[in-house]
Amino acid sequence: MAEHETTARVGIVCGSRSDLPVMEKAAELLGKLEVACEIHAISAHRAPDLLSRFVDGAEASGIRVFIAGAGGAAHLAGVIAAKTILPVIGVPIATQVAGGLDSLLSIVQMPKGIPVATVAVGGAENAALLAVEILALSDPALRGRLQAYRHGMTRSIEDDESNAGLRRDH
Ligand code: RP5
Repeated sequence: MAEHETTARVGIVCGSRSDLPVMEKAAELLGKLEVACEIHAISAHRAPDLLSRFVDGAEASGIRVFIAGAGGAAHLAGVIAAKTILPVIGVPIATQVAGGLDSLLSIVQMPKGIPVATVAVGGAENAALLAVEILALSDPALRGRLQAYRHGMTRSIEDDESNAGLRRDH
């Protein structure tokens, strides 16, 4: 959880502990932007009741956005979205069978009525940034941190030696 916040605003859920190395990158980025999150490994298939209890309690506990990462027949994000009207962002996890195309299609092809915002295969950082963009709509200080993060990224490319000849001051 971020130092400045005590209440998690983003709930990160993985379908398995094996997804944690990818999904922890979302938690890391949220930490950099001082957004508190909590992370759980709860399979929609193997522990549907536990998942349901977590989602049911999440809004009351302060969660405002979910990020769900799963691989294969990846129903996790869709099941969470079916249980809440909070925004849900899906992260397809790469698999050995189809490289993550299976996970991507499982998450992105939600039937109408229950949306899931889907990022690229393994795109945990973008999921975190999208969650921050949503939260920043009603949090000016967070908006400022997000803008600073974006500017920092741009500056690091502009400052890269390989781009020296392209700088405006030359
Ligand atoms: C999905 O199946 C998980 O999200 C994971 O990506 C994949 C494999 O899970 P494990 O067999 O590693 O538990 O449910």
